[in-house]
Formats: sequence, C-alpha cells, structure tokens
Amino acid sequence: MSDRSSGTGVHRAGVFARAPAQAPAGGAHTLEADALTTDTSTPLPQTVPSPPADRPFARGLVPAPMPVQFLDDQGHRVQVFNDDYPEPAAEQLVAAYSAMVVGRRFDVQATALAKQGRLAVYPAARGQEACQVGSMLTLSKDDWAFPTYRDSMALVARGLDPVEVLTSPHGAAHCGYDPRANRTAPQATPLATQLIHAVGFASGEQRQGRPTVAMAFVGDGGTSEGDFHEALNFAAVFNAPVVFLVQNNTYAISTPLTRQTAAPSLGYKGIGYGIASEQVDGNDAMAVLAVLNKAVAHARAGQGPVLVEAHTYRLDAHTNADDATRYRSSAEVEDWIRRDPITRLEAWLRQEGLIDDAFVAATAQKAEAFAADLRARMSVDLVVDPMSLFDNVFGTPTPQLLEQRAMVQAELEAEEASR
Ligand SMILES: Cc1ncc(C[n+]2csc(CCOP(=O)(O)OP(=O)(O)O)c2C)c(N)n1
Ligand SMILES: [Mg+2]
Repeated sequence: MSDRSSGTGVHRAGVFARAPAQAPAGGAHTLEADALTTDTSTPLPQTVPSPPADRPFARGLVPAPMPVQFLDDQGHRVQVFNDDYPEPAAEQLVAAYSAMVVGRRFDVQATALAKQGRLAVYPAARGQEACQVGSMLTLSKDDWAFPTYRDSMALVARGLDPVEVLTSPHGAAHCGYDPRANRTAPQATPLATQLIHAVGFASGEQRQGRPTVAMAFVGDGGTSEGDFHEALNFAAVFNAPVVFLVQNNTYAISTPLTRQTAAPSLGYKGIGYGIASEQVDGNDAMAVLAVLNKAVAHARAGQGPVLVEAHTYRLDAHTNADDATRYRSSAEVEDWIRRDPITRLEAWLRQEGLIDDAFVAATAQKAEAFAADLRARMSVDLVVDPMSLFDNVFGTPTPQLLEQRAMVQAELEAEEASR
C-alpha cells in the first residue's frame, strides 16, 4: 500500500506553499453583473454573497500536510495539525460512539441480509463508521444530505428508518424514504451526480435566505468524475453552502488510490477551485467531528464551500458481488482493523471516564435490539405496486413515460384478466 493511502504516511507537502490569494474582497455581487447566465429574461435572484476576505481555516485553502488527528490508533490524545479545531463536546463524542456501534451492527446485519437474498445488493461501510456517523452528527435537522449507495449507515445515524433505507438495495423502489421529510436526497449510484444536485440545492436555499447546509458525499473514485469538478467549480463561484466529504476508502471497486490519482491528497483538489480544503484521519471520530463541525459552521456562515478528504478504509468487499481477495491482501485489511474507529474512541472515552462497562454493554444491547427489529421487519415481503415505478421520475411526466406507463398498465390488466 502506498504511503499516501495509509492516512498516516508521507505526503508531498510543500508542493503548494501557503494559501493562494484569497477570494476578492468586496460586497455582494449580482449574477447579472458577473454575466454568469446568458438568459437575462429569467428573473434573477437578488444577490449572491461574496466570500468574506478572511476565511477562518488556519491554512487558508490549503489542507494540512498530514491528516488532522486527535486520537492515535490506541485512542491516545495527540497533537497532529489539530490546533485549528476545537475539541468536540463530550456529549457529541459519546453520541458518536453510540451511533457508530449501532451503525456497525446495522451494516453487518444488512450484509447478512444480502447473503440471505433479502437484499439484491449491499455496499457495506464497515470500517468507515467515523465518517458515516461524524458527517451526520455535525448537521442540524434542517440541513440536507446528498449520499451515495455507500452511505446507508450514515442515513441510519441521521435517524432514517433502516427498512426504508434498505428498500432500494432490496430492489423494491428507487428510494424507500421520503427525501423531503428526511431532508436527505435519494442515494445516488451514478458516481458524483449527487454533488451537482447538492450544489444546486444549496444555492437555491441560500438565495431564499435559509441557513441550510448540504453535506455532499463522494468516494475517492468519484473524484475522477467530471461532475465532481463541475460541482466544485459551481460551488466556489456561487459560494454555495456545501461541505464535500470525500471518503477516501482507498479503493474504487478494485482500483487502488494509486491508480486513481497522482495528486498528493484528494484534499488538494479543492484549492484550484478556490475551496477551503482539509484532510483528516477518517478513522478518528474525534478528528472527523472537529473538522466537520468547523466546515459546516463555515458553510452556514456564508464563508463558502469546504472540501474534506477523510482517509479511511472499507473493511468488506465493494459489495456482496465483489471478491476483494482478488486485489488486496489480508495483511492490508488487518492493518486497518488495527485502526478501528470504534475501539479508538471507546478507549479514549473510557480513559476520560465518560463511559464505563455498563454504558458499553447497554450500547451493545441497543445495537442487538436494532438488528433484531431490522431482521424481523425485513423478513416480511414488501408489497410493491409495479405502477409506482413511474412515480416521482419527473415533476411532470414526459409523453414517453406516460406511454410506457400505459403499456405496463395494459400488460398487468391483461395478466389479471387471464387468471
Ligand atoms: C458514472 C458511473 N461510472 C461507473 C460506475 C460504476 N461504479 C460503481 S461504484 C464504482 C466505484 C466507486 O468508487 P468510490 O468513488 O471510491 O466509492 P466507494 O464505492 O469506494 O465508496 C464504480 C466505478 C457508476 N456507478 N457510475
Ligand atoms: Mg472508494
């Protein structure tokens, strides 16, 4: 494994010196003035706030040369580029621990359900708990999440019904939850498309004067997509309140990070667009919370988008359809198990006297009950109306969609009549 992918290795720091020039100072500017649209007949939104001249990230746009870390592999407090980030509150850390334990149990249960044929597919996130949970605990309930197929655990941490989350991997519907009610976009499978949605949505919210932040998830592989670059550029130009969380789990299916990019860190990809960027040890929940707390506050305060690269690892295969032993060694996996995000945080919380044996046992029990309830509810066959396939595709269905809908309706009626 390369040093770059290890999360603690040597980075080619110094390739970029200090922060490049800050965004120009000055008041709010109009879209019209910037000629960012050719359609001047469209009523233009009032203003787009300019980025403030003084961005509060210590290194400006430039990420730390090494991932920000608060806890080492054993859960001891360390000082690694974390001086710019306040330590998260004890309540947030304890909540993160509980959510990670439940989240992992959910993930393991979903993996088992896929093996049993109750799910068509399941992309596991075991090992990525600090990112999955940390991202959601830093959002307020009115913020929006734009997740990928990998982020089911994050949605559970947000409080979504796990059965509704698993409706899509079950193969029963495009999306089993109500995106508006849950303020969570459908999980995107086409890589990086959700980033464009996040930017457009967040810009819209900002223009309506709402303090909404969008947390946009993407994997290391997704950063090679054109949509990633377009989303970053748009977000920076429009000062959209988006936090881009790159979960660098070291692989895009079988493609290792070394074949994905020659960049010194994926976090550096924000700089060229004028986006404040950071990299963090993605298996250190305390560091993830600290960095994302700040990133969300930064975006909410109108200071612009933030890109955070979290160095982590997926312990399981890409999905149940993948055989990871074909492209990585068990020694590599063992090495990452050593950096387990849950045991690290648990060790620190115990040292500090914030949790004890009784709390750990009660949390494990809560996780078991969660999994048992999920098993029971997933063993009931879902009744799906085939016509629902055509719902929620377009606000106003296209003539082609209506034609296809009528065709399916006629086929179902003919089948019914022949019984
Ligand atoms: C536009 C697009 N191209 C290719 C694929 C096929 N595909 C699905 S997952 C994946 C790997 C993505 O890796 P990464 O972004 O690192 O996310 P991870 O699965 O590791 O969370 C690929 C290539 C896709 N879903 N969408
Ligand atoms: Mg990946």
